[in-house]
Amino acid sequence: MVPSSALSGLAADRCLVMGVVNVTPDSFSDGGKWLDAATAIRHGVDLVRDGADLVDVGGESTRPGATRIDAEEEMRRVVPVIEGLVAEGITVSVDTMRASTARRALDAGAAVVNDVSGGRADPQMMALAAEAGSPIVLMHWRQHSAVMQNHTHYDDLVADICTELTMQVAAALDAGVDPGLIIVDPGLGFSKTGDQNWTVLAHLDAFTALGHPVLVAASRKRFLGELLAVEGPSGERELRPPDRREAATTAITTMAAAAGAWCVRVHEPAASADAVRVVARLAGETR
Ligand code: PMM
Repeated sequence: MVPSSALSGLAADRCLVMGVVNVTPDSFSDGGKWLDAATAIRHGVDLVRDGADLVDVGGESTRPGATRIDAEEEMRRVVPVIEGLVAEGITVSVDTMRASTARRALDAGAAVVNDVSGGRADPQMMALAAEAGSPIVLMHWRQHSAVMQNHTHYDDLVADICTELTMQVAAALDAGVDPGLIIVDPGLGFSKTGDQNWTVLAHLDAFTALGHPVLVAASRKRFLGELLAVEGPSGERELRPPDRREAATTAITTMAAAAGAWCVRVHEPAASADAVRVVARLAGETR
């Protein structure tokens, strides 16, 4: 496991589990379910009860094809939820590409910035993370969701993602972000085809070798639905629906934890919380 000394409040002797609260009408797996702040807060509390170590709160869907909402609307969605969860003593990350939203979220008590654009969508983001001294997740990212699936060409998939992520890390360091506060994420499903996601997962060692804690977010994503698709009545392939991709998600949690991931981001933490403990216990036997 990559040491994460500067992430002291978020350290564990096992892979962490991040639960997801999407305060959006249109996220692919839970869109519309937690739009109202009180419902979203209750859901976040339930996620922690089910084993999440921290809760990721997002107000803007990044599913393929999604269009952007404005910053005011994003803040209106996430800030009350963050305040409510922090009041419950829960560690919160904010899933945003905007420095202005990240700032408001940190002011509301969020502990981590989870930027799926890895600092590329908003030129102010790196400076904000540096100034705030907050941990920041830098995900591999090429383009906004509306067009990201037009950008899936790589000469050498894993090497190219590592190179691009390294450039994002360098930009953060240039802006003054403490290297010990940088978390990297290969960005499953973002400018990646289903097959490419599997190749990335098969090479997590290349990402842990970058020297930063690694976050893996496979939960319920389409490539799992494709893997588990069945033939429908008229012969067409029917994807396994998002809420029935949990066992596959847990399988990926298990392999990601065994590969040294720092954290997995999931919608239903209970099984993943067990899986990361199994992996840590087994690792203790072989050390
Ligand atoms: N994926 C989604 C949202 N946020 N954050 C990180 N760091 N990595 C991801 O892969 C990621 C993310 C999209 O999934 P969702 O709609 O279920 O939240």
